Amino acid sequence: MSAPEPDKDCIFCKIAVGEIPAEIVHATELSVAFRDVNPQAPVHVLVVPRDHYENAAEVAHWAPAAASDMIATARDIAEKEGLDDGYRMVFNTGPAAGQTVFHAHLHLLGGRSLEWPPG
Ligand code: DGP
Repeated sequence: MSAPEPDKDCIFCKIAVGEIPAEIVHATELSVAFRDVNPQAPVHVLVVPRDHYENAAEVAHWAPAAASDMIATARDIAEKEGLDDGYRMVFNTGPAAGQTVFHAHLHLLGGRSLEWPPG
């Protein structure tokens, strides 16, 4: 499959190309990471593929290198942010799971004690 077309209405596509501002913390050839506008922990970063896929499962299926890059990027950021005691990676997938932006994204959360099970 060739790279999907950017979605002209997608906020994360626009952040990935710098069309709308975000606090970028890391970027690779395949992914971009930026701070969540509504942080749920002292460190709350979103890692998104540069190409538009609806959710993480679609990235893993169609662009496994990008899925792997997103996870490795999250690990690198966790290390840089000093999350030595642990951190969480979350992929909300579908409305019932709380997904509100339908461009795949990994939530990296850390810097506080995180409950389990999540709400
Ligand atoms: P989810 O609920 O899993 O789809 O998470 C979407 C996240 O995206 C949510 O935590 C808020 C964040 N978000 C939405 N719009 C923007 C934006 O324009 N900029 C930034 N930095 N984050 C955004």
